[in-house]
Amino acid sequence: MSPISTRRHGDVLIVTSNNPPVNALGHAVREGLVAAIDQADADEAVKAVVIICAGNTFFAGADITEFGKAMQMPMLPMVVDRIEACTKPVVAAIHGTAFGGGLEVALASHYRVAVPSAKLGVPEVKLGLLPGAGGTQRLPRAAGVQKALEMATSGSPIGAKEAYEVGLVDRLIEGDLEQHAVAFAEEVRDVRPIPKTSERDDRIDEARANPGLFDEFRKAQARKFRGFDAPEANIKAIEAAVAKPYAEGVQTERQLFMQLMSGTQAKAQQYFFFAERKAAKIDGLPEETRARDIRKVGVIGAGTMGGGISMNFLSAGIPVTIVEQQQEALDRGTGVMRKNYEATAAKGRMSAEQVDQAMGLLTPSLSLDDLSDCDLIIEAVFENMDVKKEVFGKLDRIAKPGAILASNTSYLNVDEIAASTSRPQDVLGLHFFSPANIMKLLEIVRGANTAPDVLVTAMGLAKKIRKVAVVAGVCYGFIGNRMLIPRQTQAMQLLLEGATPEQIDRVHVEFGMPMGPFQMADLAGVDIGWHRDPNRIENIRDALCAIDRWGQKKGAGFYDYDDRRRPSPSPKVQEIIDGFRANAGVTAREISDQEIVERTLYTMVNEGAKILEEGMAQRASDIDVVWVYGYGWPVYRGGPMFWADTEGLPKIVEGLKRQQPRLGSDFTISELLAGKAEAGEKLAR
Ligand code: T1G
Repeated sequence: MSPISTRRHGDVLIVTSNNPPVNALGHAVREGLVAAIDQADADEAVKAVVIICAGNTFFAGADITEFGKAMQMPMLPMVVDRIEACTKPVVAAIHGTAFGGGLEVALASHYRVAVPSAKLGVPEVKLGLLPGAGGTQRLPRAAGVQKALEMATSGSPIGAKEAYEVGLVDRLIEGDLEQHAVAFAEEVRDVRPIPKTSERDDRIDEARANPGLFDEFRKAQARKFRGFDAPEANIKAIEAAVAKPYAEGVQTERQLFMQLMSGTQAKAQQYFFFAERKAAKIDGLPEETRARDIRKVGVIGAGTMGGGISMNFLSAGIPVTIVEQQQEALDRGTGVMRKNYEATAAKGRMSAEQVDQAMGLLTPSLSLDDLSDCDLIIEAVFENMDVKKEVFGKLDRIAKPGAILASNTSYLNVDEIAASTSRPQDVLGLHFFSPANIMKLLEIVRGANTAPDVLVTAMGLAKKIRKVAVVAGVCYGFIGNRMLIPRQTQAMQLLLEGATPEQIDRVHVEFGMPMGPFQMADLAGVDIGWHRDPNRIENIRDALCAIDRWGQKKGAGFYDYDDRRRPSPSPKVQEIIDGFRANAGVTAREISDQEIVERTLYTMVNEGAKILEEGMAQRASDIDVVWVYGYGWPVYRGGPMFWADTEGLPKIVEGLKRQQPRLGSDFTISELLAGKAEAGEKLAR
């Protein structure tokens, strides 16, 4: 049974796709669309065509699950050209997300109508690709070159109203989409010539009059696109739309598409598309597990984390009671939250009313007793086990039965925290990443006794507050921070042996990380986890903290900073490092970039493999999701586990063996990693 059906409404042929969940343009859909257009052309009585989709959305793009397999005819470029060649006017009726190939079908249609809530986009760049069915040639002709550049290189959609304003949509439909699309088709049934986007040159001519447009765009976006192949390919394809006739531009698009599709970046980004969705699945839970209702949230601690955590729920329309011990701390915390919202509003990303609405859902309090009606309580107090146990002991007495009690701890043992209550089944970790109102990653730390419905509730809530959540087991640092430990340990050790903070950071930035270990330490605070005793100096970090070099917030850390926070290598830091080398009797040696990669990145992979073999992560791809969303690992490398497969596990194991003498006596190579390397298997696929 074809997912494409047709029916007549007067002299309009309505072509409907019913291919849940997103009307992906799989083979059967493509075949059905061509057959429907053939039918329209062959039937004298048909004067116009409407293409519409059932379910949640208009075609959301090519079927990504078909990538990498032998593509079956008709390919999407043929389908869209067949639509445009129809001898009757074709109207695309858009709702939901007309993305990628879906927008290309709409662009090849002669008219486009949409409901105001619809979104139109070409997110192929997020898959390491470009619109490969004429999109790079038709979109600039329909929406203008500048808008096409922005959409194609960011992958971000625009709303239907904006699409209407730029000329991408011909009419906004209030009310029943199909009914109004048919009426629109009736209006245009006799309009001749039938308008073909591929033949429109007025928008292209505008761009031809502004030759500097492309290089200005490249310069403005250079930082964001650093390391990625697809954005530049999208720009090149759109440049061809301006420089060449349509037919030649399509050839250029095809060549660039094939180049991207055969590259490792596209494979990595497509892998990551599914990895992100797989992370939401929790294996082994009873089928019938249902989420608890979360109507009200309590947050303990109004500091940076508590305030940021609270904002996630307030922004999702969930009331929050936030508790501090001192009025002054409470006022400061709620003041910071309002300031953060106002900064967002100043960027036009929310209105003043929305700020008031969010803050209106916040109830500040000085008493834990005010949390007695909360369905979920998250503590974000000082990272100390005794403090956390005391808080959970009190919560056990105050919280209502069935309330979920969560710790925002970054490292500590959630089972030990749960044991300080009489309800360990209701306890879990919700590890937010700072700044908690911005960072998308959430580690859901599953205690030994955490109930299935508590996990399902947390995962559902994560989606509601627009987080990407990954389930982690109880171990020191869970997934992300645990893998950070060998990286930071080796980075510090390498300083002692002859490397500099600049060299180590450069290797990581060239690899694609947003910043290196020392730039990150300066940003987050060198003093995080410091014992606060300036007289106790056991390592380089202690020495920096002892002289107030706590990082950017103090204008000095591993780097010196000018008044615009621009870093420069610090002679003072080099002097401290030299002092430690002298005390340790170490003579500095030349350290290669490759050694830095092996000692900081390969050891991370090794720790990730141990996390897997210990069952602290459900799957390798979850580890990749943690590192892309939590630490900025370049998505075009897929994540540490995918990257290890790309490097080749035998090469990783060999590198670790080479470095083993320098990795410390307690370093061991993961058995899972060594076993898969030996067997020629992969970690992440
Ligand atoms: N192909 C196959 N499966 C897809 C899919 C797609 N394009 N999009 C989504 N799914 C699956 C997804 O894996 C999940 O499966 C389910 O649908 C629900 O998705 C030639 C080459 C449309 C905004 O990149 O952005 O066209 O986990 O959980 O939150 O130029 O899905 O349930 O088994 O994300 O409501 C371009 C990608 C393709 C769009 C809906 N298109 N999808 O979000 O649901 S390349 C895209 C999305 C292309 C042409 C090029 C989102 C969504 P499961 P979901 P959602």
